[in-house]
Amino acid sequence: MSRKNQTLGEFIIENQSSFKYTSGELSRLINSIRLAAKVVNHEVNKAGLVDIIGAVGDTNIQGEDQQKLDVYANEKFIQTLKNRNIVCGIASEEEDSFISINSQDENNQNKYVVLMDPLDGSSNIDVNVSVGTIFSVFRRVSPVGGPVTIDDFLQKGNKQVAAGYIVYGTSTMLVYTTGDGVNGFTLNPAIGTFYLSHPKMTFPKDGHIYSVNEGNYIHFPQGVKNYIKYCQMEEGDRPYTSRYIGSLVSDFHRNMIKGGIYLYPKSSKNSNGKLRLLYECNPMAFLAEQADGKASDGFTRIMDIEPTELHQRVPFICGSKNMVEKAEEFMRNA
Ligand code: AHM
Ligand code: MG
Repeated sequence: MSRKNQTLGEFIIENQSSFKYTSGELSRLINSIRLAAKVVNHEVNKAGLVDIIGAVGDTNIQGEDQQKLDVYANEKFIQTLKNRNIVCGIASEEEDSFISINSQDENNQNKYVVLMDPLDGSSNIDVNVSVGTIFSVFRRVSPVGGPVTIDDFLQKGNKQVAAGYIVYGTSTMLVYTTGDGVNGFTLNPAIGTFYLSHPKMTFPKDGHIYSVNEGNYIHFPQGVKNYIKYCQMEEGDRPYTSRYIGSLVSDFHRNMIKGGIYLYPKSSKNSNGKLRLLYECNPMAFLAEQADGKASDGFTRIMDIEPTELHQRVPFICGSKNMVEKAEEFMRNA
């Protein structure tokens, strides 16, 4: 049961029983992410004050070194999840390898691992444009109680038990799924509480927005070039509108609300594109499918791709179902 204006805390408690593993562990995990999100949000909102309170590399008034926001976000999310002893392992865009938590403690019965991009949209951080946090949750496959292994993280996206993002935009929202639809919560900054503002979010089947970095056009595969030309063609409900923020979370969020497609294809410069399978594409693909949308690499469903390494990159096409299918048709026929 969900109702508008319900707080995220209430929503988590009331919906716990609808989740197939009901130990409460996943609820506590979402709660920790909610907490870390508020801390990071506070810092992101201060970013514009950097010239006044000190630039990165300076020492602030408490004698602490000022940090880059992405490093700060990484530390806050890891610290929160570690302190509350909720997960057994974490992988992050900011860390070369995965982190095993309490692997020495035989009483550690935690079953979940989290993969995350703590602050995505790095080129937008310093220029007051929306950025986001992305997270993906799996049940471990190695035995509970022992240290986590790489296999706990290299799972196909279709094994995810939860995924979501936080968008630090004109307002801050936390959007997540546990496999039963997608719900969006908006932070009331005055009292620090997230409220259910967007219950059961869905992509419109069709849309009029395409989001791609067209500066790379010359390097794109022919199928993608043909699809972009199709978007620009004067015919029927086209040309579509071009909107590209350069923050995956924000571009995805807008497209889910308005209807649209996001593309980060491979190019002659990056043979696998740019985005990371495990903590960027998989969680967004899970959300997309839970919201009636679609996500593929142009040929294969993102969530069916077998991961081979932690920081693996894949081409990514995601958004309104009919639009993604049209783009795939162009790729197949090129
Ligand atoms: P990042 O993890 O370094 O921030 O890169 C990911 C971001 C996405 O949020 C965004 O969609 C894309 O990179 C933009 O890349 P580009 O500037 O090449 O268009
Ligand atoms: Mg990123």
